[in-house]
Amino acid sequence: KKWKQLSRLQRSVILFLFAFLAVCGVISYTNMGEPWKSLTNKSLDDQRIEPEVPGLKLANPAVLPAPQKADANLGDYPELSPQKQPKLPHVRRGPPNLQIKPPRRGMRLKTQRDSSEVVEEPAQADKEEKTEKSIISWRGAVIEPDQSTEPPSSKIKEPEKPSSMEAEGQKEPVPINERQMAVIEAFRHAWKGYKDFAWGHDELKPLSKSYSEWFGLGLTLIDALDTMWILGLKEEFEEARKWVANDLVFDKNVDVNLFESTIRILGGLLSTYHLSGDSLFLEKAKDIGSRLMPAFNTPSKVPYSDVNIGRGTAHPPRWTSDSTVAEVTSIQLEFRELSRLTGDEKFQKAVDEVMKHVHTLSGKNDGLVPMFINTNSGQFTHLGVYTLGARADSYYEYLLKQWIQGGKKENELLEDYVRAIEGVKKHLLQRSQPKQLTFVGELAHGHFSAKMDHLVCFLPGTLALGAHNGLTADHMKLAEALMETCYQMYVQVETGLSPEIVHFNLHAQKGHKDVEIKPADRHNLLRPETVESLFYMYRFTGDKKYQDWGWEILQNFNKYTRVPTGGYTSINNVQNPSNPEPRDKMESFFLGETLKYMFLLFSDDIDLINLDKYVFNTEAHPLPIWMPA
Ligand code: DMJ
Repeated sequence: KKWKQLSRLQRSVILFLFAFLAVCGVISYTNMGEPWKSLTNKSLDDQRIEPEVPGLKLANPAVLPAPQKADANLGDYPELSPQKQPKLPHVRRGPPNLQIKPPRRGMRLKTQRDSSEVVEEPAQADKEEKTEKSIISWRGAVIEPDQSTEPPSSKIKEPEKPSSMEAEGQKEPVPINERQMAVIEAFRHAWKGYKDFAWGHDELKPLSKSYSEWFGLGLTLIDALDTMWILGLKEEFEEARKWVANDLVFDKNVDVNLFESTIRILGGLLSTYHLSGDSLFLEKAKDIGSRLMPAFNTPSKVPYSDVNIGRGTAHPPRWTSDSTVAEVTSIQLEFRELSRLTGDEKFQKAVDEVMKHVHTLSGKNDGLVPMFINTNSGQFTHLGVYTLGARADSYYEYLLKQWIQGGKKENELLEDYVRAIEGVKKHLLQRSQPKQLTFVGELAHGHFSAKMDHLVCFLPGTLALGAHNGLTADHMKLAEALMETCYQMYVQVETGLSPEIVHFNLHAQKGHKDVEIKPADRHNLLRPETVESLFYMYRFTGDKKYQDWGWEILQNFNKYTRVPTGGYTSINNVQNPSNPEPRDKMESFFLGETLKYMFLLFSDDIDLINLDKYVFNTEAHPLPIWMPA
């Protein structure tokens, strides 16, 4: 009525003003980027049930920002990949209950029903798929196809699925199977205990319903972040993410172990950043990475074991100026990736220098390294003792994995790895009685000991990974033999759980098994190494027996280590099923590694952390492979 009462001129002015405001609105929307798009084409229902997840910004644009600076001084070491223009990713699947397309502009995550589904405007998605085939991605990690190494040689059969890149977007989702559901249930149970009694603290003490602190940095929570992402536990992830955003503070007067905080905290934050695309995790990774750098201020540049992350000071343990060889040579994947992401080469330079130095050192025995290295002289100490267990284990693992990470170009790493495996064959392999199990013993000043740490069970998986990446078939043969041995370390024990250390019988004795256990070694800390190797073996062979073995192990964890009120506990006695003597501690790697590898082992989806695109750090945090050879 009022409109009719207005004069023609008044009406024209008003219409003109409306048109003007509309044009301004479109321009300002366009400048904001695309987030607005996600709402415009969705049904009202979708918009109602889909509240914005506070702070959870998904990858925008690509999640693999390359360094801002050119890599000028890395010598033989790999070129850092130049930043790709953000292209729209090819559609990939996540785990079955997280049937997502990779995060990109304009996407938001649902938080309620269908909580893990990423919603996007369908017409736009179709268009992107047709026009952009060059990028493959999974949950936010965006990688050029030519960055992958060789075509996967996984033997897992997926005949119903198209294999070409072009067809990947049409793949049927792989549903979560019952065994994976059991892992999710186990994770939720463990998480319940942590949440109820140890939230924000390092480790759960499930029996006393309390917690223990090591660094006071929420170790379990950080270690578990990417596991939650992979298992599709969206709500738990968001809650933990809030803690990281609001409560995780590194400016603390606290001594941390360089190695442990690198593999668990820096590694966990970096992989969570890659999977989620959430820059919060990269910011936190930069913060902790920078605070760990004082460790490298030593006369030899071989880092100290401990750093005060608040004060910026570092020191060796009180009783020695030595560091552990595995510790100073198993921080490289993480610091190298941090350099690649930030463009600040200081992280990579520091850790590469350590590797180059160790490469030149004398004191090795056919590629096998001693367990200690002096931070003043830079020389190995305690010469003559060789093991693939504690204090040396991940040196070997990271030789291979750095080579893979860098696109198989760093020949010194490969040489050292291959030589070391030859050293293992020559000096450390023996067969047990009565079952003729191939095992890796130790050498001390020329004397062979038939002792094998459970930690050594990372080796079958690493050997298989090497074979998958083109190393000789005898590596795979050895992997198969050692895998059987590691399984027997569980099967031959009363609880079906491995002790921390076993001794193998070299001579047949009536009534004796291959595996002997000393009273001081019969604890189980919920360690991951055997399950980790089972995962690699299944991926590369498709032999279901490896899944079955893992399933047995999960059931035994449930039987002997599960605490009814929440959480799992280490136990003191794997030989006593009626009283395994719970230790009242759940290590962070149970959530960070053991359950993650279980879930992946039971999956038939080779794209659920594709091993041609990701390399796992020694704490099971997947980091992207940079470039092909
Ligand atoms: C983890 O912290 C890592 O796997 C490390 O390499 C060895 N020890 C534990 C798990 O056993």
